Amino acid sequence: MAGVLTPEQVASYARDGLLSPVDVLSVDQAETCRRQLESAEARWPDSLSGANRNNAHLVLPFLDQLTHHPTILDVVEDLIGPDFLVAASVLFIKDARSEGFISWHQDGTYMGLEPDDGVTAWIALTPSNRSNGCMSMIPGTHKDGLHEHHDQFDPNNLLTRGQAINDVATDRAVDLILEPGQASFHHSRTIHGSQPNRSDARRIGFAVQNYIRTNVRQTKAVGYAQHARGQTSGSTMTLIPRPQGEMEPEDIARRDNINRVWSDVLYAGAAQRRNY
Ligand SMILES: O=C(O)CCC(=O)C(=O)O
Repeated sequence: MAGVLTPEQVASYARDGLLSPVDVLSVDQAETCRRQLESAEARWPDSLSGANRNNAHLVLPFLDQLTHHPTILDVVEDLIGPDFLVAASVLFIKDARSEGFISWHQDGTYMGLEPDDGVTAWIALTPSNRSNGCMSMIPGTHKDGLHEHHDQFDPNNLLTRGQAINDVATDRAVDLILEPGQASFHHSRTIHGSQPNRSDARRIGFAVQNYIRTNVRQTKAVGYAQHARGQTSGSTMTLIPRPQGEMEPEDIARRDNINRVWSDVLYAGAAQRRNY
């Protein structure tokens, strides 16, 4: 074990399916990442919007470094053991005073990954709180198995299909309030969602979704993943390299291909499809 978490923190993740907050970056380092992101968005708007908010760590070195940040990998090692990969990432951005929300869902539902016991690290590049739509989670729901999801395709829902679970015990929800540079960690079956951003500033989270053990298989398509820590032997995933530089053509072509495959996985069997 990496040994950065206390036995109590490991036990609380096992009990609740979430762990928050964990300090990863300083406030200044998070601010630098936010500026790097906003500079990249200004230079490559099409490559970092809509469905292209998936897997930006494959084309931007600063997000690659965040994905492989030693503190995050240490936490993940304490939660799932020494050998693991990165399946994907998502930039969850809510603009100031915007209606975008995330319905109650479990990440594992449409990802095609089995077993569905990965860990997501959600890193705050801005504050994330009740006024700007922080994540809320229902502790312990990772133990229930996958619930039925209903596709709602709400234009304001930031999830692909607007998938939602009915009858969630929202009275048990906990809000994951983070300062810039802090991260939360959640299990791929923990029920969670988030409200719109009612504040005057953007809320930016970078989610590594998720770190998976090497026994995890992609059941719906070719599975792509990146080495994160330890051994990769026994993995059935196609291992992909880390980016060579900022928006390098070869990296963009790889990311675009992976995003096409990933989108087919996320929309498998859906009645509609949108650029998300
Ligand atoms: O950023 C949000 O509000 C929700 C993110 C989310 O659903 C996730 O990281 O799994």
